[in-house]
Amino acid sequence: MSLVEKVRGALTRDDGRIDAAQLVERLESLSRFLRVVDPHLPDNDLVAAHTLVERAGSRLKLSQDHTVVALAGSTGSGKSSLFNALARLKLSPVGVRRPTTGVAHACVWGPLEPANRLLDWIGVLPRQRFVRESALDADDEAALRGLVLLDLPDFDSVERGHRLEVDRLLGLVDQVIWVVDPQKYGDRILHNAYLKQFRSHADVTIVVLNQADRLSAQDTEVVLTDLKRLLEEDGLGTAPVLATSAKQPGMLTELRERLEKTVAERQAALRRLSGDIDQVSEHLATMIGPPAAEDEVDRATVRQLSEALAASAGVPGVAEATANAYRHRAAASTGWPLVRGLRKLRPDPLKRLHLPAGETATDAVSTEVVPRTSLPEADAAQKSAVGLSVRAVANRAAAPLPEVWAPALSTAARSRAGDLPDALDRAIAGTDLGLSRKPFWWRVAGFLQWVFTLAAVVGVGWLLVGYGVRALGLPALDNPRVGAVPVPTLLLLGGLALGLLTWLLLKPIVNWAARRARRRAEQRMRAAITEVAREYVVAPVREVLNAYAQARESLAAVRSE
Ligand SMILES: Nc1nc2c(ncn2[C@@H]2O[C@H](COP(=O)(O)OP(=O)(O)OP(=O)(O)O)[C@@H](O)[C@H]2O)c(=O)[nH]1
Ligand SMILES: [Mg+2]
Repeated sequence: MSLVEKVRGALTRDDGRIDAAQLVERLESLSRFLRVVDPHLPDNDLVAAHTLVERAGSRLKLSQDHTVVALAGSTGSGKSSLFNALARLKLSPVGVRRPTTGVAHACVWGPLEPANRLLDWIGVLPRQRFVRESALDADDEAALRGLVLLDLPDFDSVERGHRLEVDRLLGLVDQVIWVVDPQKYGDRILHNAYLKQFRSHADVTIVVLNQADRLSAQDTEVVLTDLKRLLEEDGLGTAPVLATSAKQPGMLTELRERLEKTVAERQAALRRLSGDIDQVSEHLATMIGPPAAEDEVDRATVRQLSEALAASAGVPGVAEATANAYRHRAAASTGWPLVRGLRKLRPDPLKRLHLPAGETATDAVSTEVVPRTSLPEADAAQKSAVGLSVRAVANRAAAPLPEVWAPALSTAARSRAGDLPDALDRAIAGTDLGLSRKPFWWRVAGFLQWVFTLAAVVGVGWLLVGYGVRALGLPALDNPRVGAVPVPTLLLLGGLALGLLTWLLLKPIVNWAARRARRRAEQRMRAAITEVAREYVVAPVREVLNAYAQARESLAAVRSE
């Protein structure tokens, strides 16, 4: 037994009264803990806690003026004999044929009526309820008024039903008197299956070595010493151990006194429940570890996830299409006007993917009617990369937490996986790829191209008119000249040459701007996809981490006494 346990045991046993309000607060914290972890942790790990909350709620609503004490032990140890001896009546049959007692008997000190609901709850049949209230010895028994003594069947019975009944009753009573005899006090089942399970209940446990009248005083001491050693190993070192005899009333004095004290204190029910809470919360504590850091799913993990998602959603393809669309549109606006029409016959690379090809993008977002794109579905490798990254998010979150949380985190990370493809598609379709406005310089260049073309057309027209005039034998036009070159020729050649030159000069600029448009589109799509990653994968994981943090807080409140 650890020092802390010893101190706690000593405190609660001697003078540490349990405050009912504080106990109720601990139970409420336990309920809160269960509410928070229920959706995330395996039921099996929580059954004991749920049972306790339920049982404690019921016991606290029932009579606090009664203390239910059970006599438990193996067959023939003398439970029924002690029961009768303490009641000073022959209530429960004592037998030579074993096992004798098959159902629990109860003896109530004081009027039966107020204890009936408690006995209904415990499940003692009405015909097995007895009253220890007689006009003759009322004063003798007054000190035990409020005691409900139960004689249990044997726990090591050949009758399976006996053991089940004992196990059920041991869960409900306020205090247990373990009755052992000189032959079987070291029984393995008694110690391992029962006494060890009651190690949190040393303050509501009494162990009696019955049939001590059969031993010499010296042997009694030897057996008691050995029994105490075994109890120490069971974790019940602080429980009182007494030698008793059902045959010699004088050997029951100390047990009676202890029972009188227990009844007077009215603390056993609270102590029992407090011990139960200690025991249950000790188990629950294995499911709670260090605090989960605020941002347990770190940036690197989210970045890795959004990269995998971006690849699966076809972001590189859309970025490429954006660059191509930029070139396509730049050519349509700034190219040589006479071949622009040809350009327009070719489809816009973004429209081919059913992506909002410019102006519609922002409208689409605002009206939330985002059309589906025709992006290719993710291939197997991309899907498995997404799967791995989703798992990485769960693993990262689970790393500092106890093992039992890992499945919940992994389920949470995958909970919305089915919606991911649609969400990614919507994210891309809803992203403004940055092609909605025609750059000003396109307009300037387009205007210049028109001016140059117009000049060439005027030049051609002028020259044609000149040829026509000459062909008709009319006097030739006197064309103005710039230097030696006639103006119509200058207009034609100059217009053509400037148009070509403008196109040549713009080409590298368009290419550079297309690359920039591609980078910008990619950044915007990645930002949208990171949002999807946060909403569809990280947020459900965070919910579980929040539950963990709340559970941690509640459990700390359960454990603080
Ligand atoms: N000498 C002596 N005999 C006892 C004592 N207590 C019980 N006995 C005897 O031991 C036998 C068994 O006693 P019971 O009281 O029926 O034992 P039990 O623990 O109720 O047994 P089950 O009902 O079968 O679980 C009877 O013959 C009793 O007379 C005692 O303190 N001293
Ligand atoms: Mg019996």
